[in-house]
Amino acid sequence: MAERFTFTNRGKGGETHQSAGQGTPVMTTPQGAPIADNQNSLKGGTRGPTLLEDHILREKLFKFDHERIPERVVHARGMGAKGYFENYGDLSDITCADIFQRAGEQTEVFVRFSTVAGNKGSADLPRDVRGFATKFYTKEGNWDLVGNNIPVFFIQDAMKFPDLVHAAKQEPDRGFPQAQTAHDNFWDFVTLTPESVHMLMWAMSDRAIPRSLRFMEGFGVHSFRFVNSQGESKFVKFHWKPLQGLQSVVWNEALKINGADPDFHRRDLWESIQNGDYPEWELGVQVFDDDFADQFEFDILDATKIIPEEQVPVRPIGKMVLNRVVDNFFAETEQVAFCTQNIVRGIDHSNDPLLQGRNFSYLDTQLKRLGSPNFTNIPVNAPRCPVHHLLQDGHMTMKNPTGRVNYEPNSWAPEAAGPRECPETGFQSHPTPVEGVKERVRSETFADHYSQARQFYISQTEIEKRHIKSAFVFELSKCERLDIRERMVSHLLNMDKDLASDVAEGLGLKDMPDAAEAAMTPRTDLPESPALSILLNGPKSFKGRKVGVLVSEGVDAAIFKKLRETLEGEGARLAVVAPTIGGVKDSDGNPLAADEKVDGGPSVIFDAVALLPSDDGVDDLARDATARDFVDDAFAHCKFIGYTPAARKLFDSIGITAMLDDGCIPFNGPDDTGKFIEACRDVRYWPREEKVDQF
Ligand code: HDE
Repeated sequence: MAERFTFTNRGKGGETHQSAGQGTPVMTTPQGAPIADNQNSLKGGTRGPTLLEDHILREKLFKFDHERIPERVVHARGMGAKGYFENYGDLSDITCADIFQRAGEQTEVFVRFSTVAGNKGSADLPRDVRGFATKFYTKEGNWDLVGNNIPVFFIQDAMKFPDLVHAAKQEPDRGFPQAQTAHDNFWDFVTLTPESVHMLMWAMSDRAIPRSLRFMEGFGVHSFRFVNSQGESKFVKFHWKPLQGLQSVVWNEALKINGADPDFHRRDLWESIQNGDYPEWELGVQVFDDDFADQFEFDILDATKIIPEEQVPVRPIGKMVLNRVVDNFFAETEQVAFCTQNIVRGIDHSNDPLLQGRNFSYLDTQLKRLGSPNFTNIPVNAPRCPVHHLLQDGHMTMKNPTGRVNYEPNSWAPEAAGPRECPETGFQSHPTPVEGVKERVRSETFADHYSQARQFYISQTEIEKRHIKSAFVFELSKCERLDIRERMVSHLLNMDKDLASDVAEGLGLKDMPDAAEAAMTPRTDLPESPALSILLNGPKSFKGRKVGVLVSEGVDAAIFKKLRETLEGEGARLAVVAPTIGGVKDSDGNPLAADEKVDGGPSVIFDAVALLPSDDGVDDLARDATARDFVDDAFAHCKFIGYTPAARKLFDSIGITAMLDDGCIPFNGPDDTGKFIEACRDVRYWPREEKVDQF
């Protein structure tokens, strides 16, 4: 600031004026008129009333008063980033979509990640589904893949969406709780809607508390169609696989992160891109034909079902790299308008009733939010390919169409006639046969609600199963009504008896309810699907992760230096957490800058911690409650802990010295930092969990 502005011209009232100078433009009104005084309104007399004549004040307030637009009715809280998609190979045998024709070709993308239930200002780590919406600016128009980080959904028919969302969001009379499903209305609705139970298993799993937006998968959810230039079509399901690996936080961490850094996910994405550590995902497809669809155990049009990867493998077809942050949050992240109807030649919709409803809802919502059918002219929404049509006018028309013709057919000379359709290169709907009676109905092939929910559960590791049980117990314990808690247990009985009885015990239920009546007898023959577990698909790398290093005055310079080098070699980052933000002096007397003061940098915001107090500095840390929490939480959250001998006093102060395990790695010298980083590649030391978490 000091370099850009000259703080001169003190006003009569002592206010600061910053005059335009070298390199700074002259401030103007929105009409372009230069402004002489941006500090004072126009008054009749020095202490007199402000004059209505002050067009500069009026326009400034007018613009300010209208800064807000309606937030998204769901997915209000989000974070956007830009980058490119690189196509691996020629897919012309299965789709004529232009984006998939040439190996190595890059297409610009905009991605917006989001939570679902919370309002725009809510925290980043509620237990919730995450949105994963991608706009591909292809040469043949925008393609929006508006997916989630969970491959199934709560409901099967768009008719139920408003009910689901009403039940999940804050209760209407009291306006709370926000950004969480741990309340009666949500559990009342979903337990009366058995088609939700598969999604509930995912939502109660660690998928719903990702460590970072960079470490989660994405799914198109519905079956779509690929269509090739011969008009042949196959079904396709889209998957995003993070090349950073999958990783989640633990629930107790999530609760604390929301307080310590409500922008945890936003900040992580922003910082990793700014640091050049670009997040990458592979786009994969499960392609299958009508014969497979006919013989598959479930209806491929039912969005509460997956097709296990072991049954139809995911074929990687390209890679997405997010390498640019947005220029402006409002202009891009807030105004980006995803529409499931935005598909391109070579891709087509399926009859999934959820998708069919979405195709109406997204376009409709843009009009409410952005206020004009011309929202496609907003830069983030504008196609990057030529656009020619005869649609016109409306609020905020941004272009000046020329010429006399705005209709077609017309008989004007070709150069004045305007655009014409092109059957060879234009979008063609795949000619799927349609027959039947017009009726409001749910297909019987959608009736099996429990079998895949069970399959999901049995595919989890024991640790993940524990987390699912605790999540059910946590959420249902927030329900005031006993009958709602019992109803959920009655559904769990149709999936897994142990799960049901453990949750019942966790809730302190006196009597076990009967199993819920099932529309179809649940199957127990579906095999485990290892692809559904996060831990079985863990990163085995510490790249892109962050270590919090707790230091005191006199921190061992050699150990610190080696730790930093080793972490940098691994592609991980380090943050110095010190008693004050002024930093400390190391054992060589050199200053070490702090990134966080200890109470602003709790261990929950790091993937692992290193405790490097000196012999002289450790006593002060051991007397400080937040420094003790730093260690206690890191231990309770099964983090890897590297420590110097002096740090044992910190362990003593919280009574865990006798419990130290292989996840705690002593630094007797600089070279021990290597063992620490090696251990960190497992991300957490899970064997500790049962010892520290009793409920
Ligand atoms: Fe959405 N959804 N949705 N949804 N959805 C919206 O569109 C809707 C569904 C998803 O970052 C809204 O622009 C209906 C499934 C994402 O801007 C709205 C139904 C999936 C985003 C809407 C669904 C999603 C939205 C709100 C049931 C995963 C955020 C604002 C038929 C495949 C996009 C907006 C962004 C946003 C409607 C179900 C994902 C109201 C009616 C299933 C990622 O139009």
